[in-house]
Amino acid sequence: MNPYELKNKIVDRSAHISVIGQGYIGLPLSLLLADSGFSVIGYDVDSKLIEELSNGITRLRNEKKVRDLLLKHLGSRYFPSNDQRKLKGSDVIIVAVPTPRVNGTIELGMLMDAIKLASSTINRGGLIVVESTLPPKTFEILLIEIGKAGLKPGEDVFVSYCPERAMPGKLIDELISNYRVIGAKDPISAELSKILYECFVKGEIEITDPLTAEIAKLVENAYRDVNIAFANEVARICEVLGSDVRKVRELVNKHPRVNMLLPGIGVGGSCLTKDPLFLSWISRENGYSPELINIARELNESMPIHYVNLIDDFLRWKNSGSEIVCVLGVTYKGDVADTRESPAKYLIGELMGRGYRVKVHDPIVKESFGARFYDRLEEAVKDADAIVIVSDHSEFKQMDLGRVRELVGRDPVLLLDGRLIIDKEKAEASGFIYISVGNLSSLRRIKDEVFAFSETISKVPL
Ligand code: SAJ
Repeated sequence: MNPYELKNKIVDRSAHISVIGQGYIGLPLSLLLADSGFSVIGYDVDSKLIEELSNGITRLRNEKKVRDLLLKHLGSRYFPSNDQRKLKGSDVIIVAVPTPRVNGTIELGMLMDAIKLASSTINRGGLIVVESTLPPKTFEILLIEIGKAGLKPGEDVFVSYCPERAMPGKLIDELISNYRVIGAKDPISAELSKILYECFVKGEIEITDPLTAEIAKLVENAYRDVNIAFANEVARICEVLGSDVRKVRELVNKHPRVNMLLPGIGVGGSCLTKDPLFLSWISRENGYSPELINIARELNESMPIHYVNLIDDFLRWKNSGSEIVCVLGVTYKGDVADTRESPAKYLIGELMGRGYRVKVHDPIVKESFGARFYDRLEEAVKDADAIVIVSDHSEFKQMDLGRVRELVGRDPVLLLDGRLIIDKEKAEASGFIYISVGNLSSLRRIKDEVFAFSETISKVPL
């Protein structure tokens, strides 16, 4: 097959496409390609996942459009499989497997396996596109791996890097509308990839070299992480000065050139927690250690523990004897069925490590990180001495605070709003001692009334 033939096959949708990895990106991507007219094999090593998909079940429960497209194309244009032989004869193979951080290092094993599989099954003259996030300079290593399979990149096979940038919660919409970067070493790989993505992408498609594409992808997430860290820093400043970060943020964001993000109890998800570190690591390896990115990461990682310290102080003051903490939400953000690197994991682990009984409720996922899980909010809050909101789920935004306060059945009870979703006046009118990220004024009042607080609270000025 020459590039001209492949181009025509893409344009007339007769190209056989396979997508390796049917997770957060691979599945919606496969379905969008199917929706634009291609026949797509969705391959994954996880046979249970493939069985679920074959029965029309997706783990991306909060992505309604993914479910709709799965039911629309399953068995007609979309074929989930864990049989590697099905990939044989693919004209295009897209690699969308995870490249996670494991024990402080970057795990590239799944990626290398996927590249080997793609190289051994792609048609001569076909196109391999990598969507998985790559640490800079990895694309070069992938080309060497493809070469080892006897294929010369840019001649026998065309290869590009097209990093995903869709946000969980709105994957289909973002895969369609976001701009895309294509990194390629030769113009044919770039051109074929562009034609492929134009089949469903409405955003701008930019072509660049692979290293620039690798860096750009990581910089986007490092930028967001640093900006959230800035918001968290301001929140911590407001806490010690006795102010309210919500009001401060509202005011500063009226400035035409300021856009302060939302502070919170922690930054989770698989991307923001690792991509800045990939960037920092590769830069350090090459002679420059980026302090700002590292400090931002450390500050964001410290947030859950900071709030455990506050709960600890409150409960030691309360000294009720039983000390039950209710954690509302375990996902890394609201209305998304994803617990990867959720701050809840660290918060719960720390609370349990300090001997508290932890009750957990989440309306979307049944995960509790070792604590006791409750299907019903009403059960979870019962007898709690402190309630912590970790995920900004719609259910928590709409909670009837008076009813929750009644159900708790204890006094006093602390409500710690880790996502700034509860109205302070309403919470206090319902009888809670309400504190939030960036506003600890209620604890200051308690400190007025009572005596000794340990270190964290005693830093709050009176
Ligand atoms: N968060 C805050 N304050 C904010 C915004 C977010 O504390 O103002 C927290 C969230 O609660 C969450 C974490 O940050 O715990 C990450 O959430 P997110 O919505 O910022 O990002 P992700 O991880 O869901 O998706 C990001 C996106 N990257 C950017 O916006 C630059 C997405 O576009 C990428 O596709 C995705 O990473 C990825 O896969 O790389």
